[in-house]
This record gives sequence, structure tokens and C-alpha cells, in this order.
Amino acid sequence: MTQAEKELRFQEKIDREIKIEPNDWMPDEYRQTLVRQISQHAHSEVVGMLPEGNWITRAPNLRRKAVLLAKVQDEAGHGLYLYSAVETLGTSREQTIDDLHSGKAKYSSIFNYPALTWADIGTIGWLVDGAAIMNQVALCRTSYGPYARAMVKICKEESFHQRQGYESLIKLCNGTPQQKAMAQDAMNRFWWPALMMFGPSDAESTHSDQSIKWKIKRFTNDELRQSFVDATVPQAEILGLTIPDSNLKWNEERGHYDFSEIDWNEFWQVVKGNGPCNKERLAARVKAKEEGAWVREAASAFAKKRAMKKSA
Ligand code: BYC
Repeated sequence: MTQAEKELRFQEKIDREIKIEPNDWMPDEYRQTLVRQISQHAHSEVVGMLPEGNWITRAPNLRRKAVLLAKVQDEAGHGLYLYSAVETLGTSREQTIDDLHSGKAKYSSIFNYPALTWADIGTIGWLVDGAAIMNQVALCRTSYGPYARAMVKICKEESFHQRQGYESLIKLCNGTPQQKAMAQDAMNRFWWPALMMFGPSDAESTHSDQSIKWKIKRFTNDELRQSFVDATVPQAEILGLTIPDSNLKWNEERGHYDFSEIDWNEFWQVVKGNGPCNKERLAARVKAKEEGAWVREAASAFAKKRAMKKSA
């Protein structure tokens, strides 16, 4: 079969909604796109543990601490399923992690912003996990089997993350004036970075057209961003929080909210490594790898010893 015939058959499979599995033939570019996107997603989960993990010891009570601990552990699990999904495409976990540490691989821009107050933790759950769900529910139907299956479990957990964040904000917004002000301040700082999570506008998105054709992506960046805004505005109204956008307005004709243009200069600066916490986040991951070297060595020495005993 010629390359062109193989590609035609591959696209037919995609069009008929048949999942692509690790041992199936796939074009090199499809494989590369998946390795790029899934590894970026895995890194986002793991780097995303840092701003929230920083608040575990400062949670205001035992219940909040237990919930936050569970959430941060879930994010580690998501990272692991996703690194495994990358391995099914023939790229080792070591390689994937080295690419993050060398600055070659990206992770979501949102995690380069600091979590300054306790209200930021509720806001991250509500807005950041809320934006993540909007994107990830669509990924449950992505064309690559292992990625789609990982997403089903991840989405269930993200839904708990979003709800615990919203519930925490309901408490703060119905608390003292200082607590309400703290929630509003968190909203002011996280609203625009949350909208940036969906990526550049469709006109600027380099990968969308091909990824939609391959059904890796089911919706464009702008479509998902709009769905997120439409779903979130009523939630902010219930909390009594003001969204920091004077152009935000329901458009009867479109059946959607209109909103201001994103500051794309800020977005690209953060993506290129110049956000408020980029250097700190990467340094923390490199340090964790170095400090965990003895655990990996001990585990592989133990596994070797056990295998030797078994064969003897
Ligand atoms: N930040 O052509 P485009 C979580 C890059 S974690 C940084 O539209 P694509 C959580 C993009 O990579 C959830 N970079 O790309 C964890 C590309 O650069 P390269 C994270 C970004 O891939 C802990 C270039 O811009 N979710 O929920 O078609 C605690 C052009 O973009 C960003 C995922 O990772 C960004 N925001 O679409 C709490 C979802 N946006 O690679 C919560 C999976 C774009 O050519 N990923 N870039 O150098 C996706 O769905 C897609 O990759 C994106 C971008 C929609 C993000």
C-alpha cells in the first residue's frame, strides 16, 4: 500500500469515528501532534500542583485541607495517566520529562501565575478547573484511544475540583466584607489568565485546522472559550462577583456573551517563559527530579534483586 493510500484509509477510519490504537498505522505528524499535546497536558497537571500544593499547610481548617490534599493528589494521577498515554506513542517518560526541564516542552500558561491568598485556591478550582473541564470533556471523544479513555476518569475528578472551588467561594462571598473582597481580588487576577488557557485565537492557532480534521480537537480554541464564558457568567452572578471586563454583555442576536479582546501580548510573554512564576515553576520541577534520584535508584535496585531471586 502506498503512503497516500495509507493516509486515505487512516482518515476514513477517523471519519467513521473508529478510535486509533497504539499499534495501528498512523501518519508521523498525527503521532507528533499527539506527543506534543498530551505531554503538554501531562506537564500542566504536574506543574499545576505547585501553586495549590503551596497552600496545603495553610488551609483554614481540616476539611479544606483534606479536600485540597485530595485534589492535588488527583492532579499527580492525571499527570501519570497522561505520561503513560505518551509512552504508548513510543516516547519514554524520561524523554518527555527532560523536554519539560530543558524548556523545550510547554505547559499551560495559567500555572505561571502565583496563588497569593486563600481565595485564589477556590478561584483556581472554579475558573481554572472549570476551563479545563470545558476543554477536556471534548477530549473524551478525541480520536486517539488511550488519550480519550484517560480523559473520562480525569473529567470525573476535574468536576469534583471545580465544585469544591465553587463551594469554597460561596462561603467566602457570603462571609465577612474582607472575605468577599479577597474573592473579588482573586477573580480580578484569574479571569483573563483563565480565558488564555484555551490558547490563541482561531486565526492565530497553528495546529487547530489539522487537529480538527484528525478529530484530536473537536472544537476550536475560540468555540471552547466562548462556551466557558457563557457558562461562567451566571455562576459569577450567583456569587455576587464582578467579572473584570466592562465590555462583557449578553448579545441576544448571537445567543452568547460578548467580551473584550484578550491581551495577547501578555499571553505570548507567559508562553515564552516571561510570566511571573515561569522560572520558579521549572526550578521546582528540576529540584524534585534531582532530590528524587535516590528513590528511583533504590526502587530499580530492589526490582533487580527481586527479579534475580525469582529467576534463581
Ligand atoms: N499555554 O495551535 P495552538 C489542569 C501553545 S491542566 C501554553 O492553538 P493546540 C489543572 C501551543 O502548545 C489542563 N501554551 O495549539 C492541573 C502551540 O505551541 P507549540 C491543561 C499554549 O495544541 C492542575 C501554540 O501555543 N489542559 O486542568 O492546537 C491544577 C499554538 O497554539 C497555550 C490541556 O493541556 C497555553 N494556554 O491547542 C488545576 C488540554 N495554548 O506546541 C487544573 C490539552 C496554546 O506549537 N491541550 N499554547 O510549540 C489542548 O487542548 C490544546 O493543546 C490547546 C492548544 C487548546 C491548549
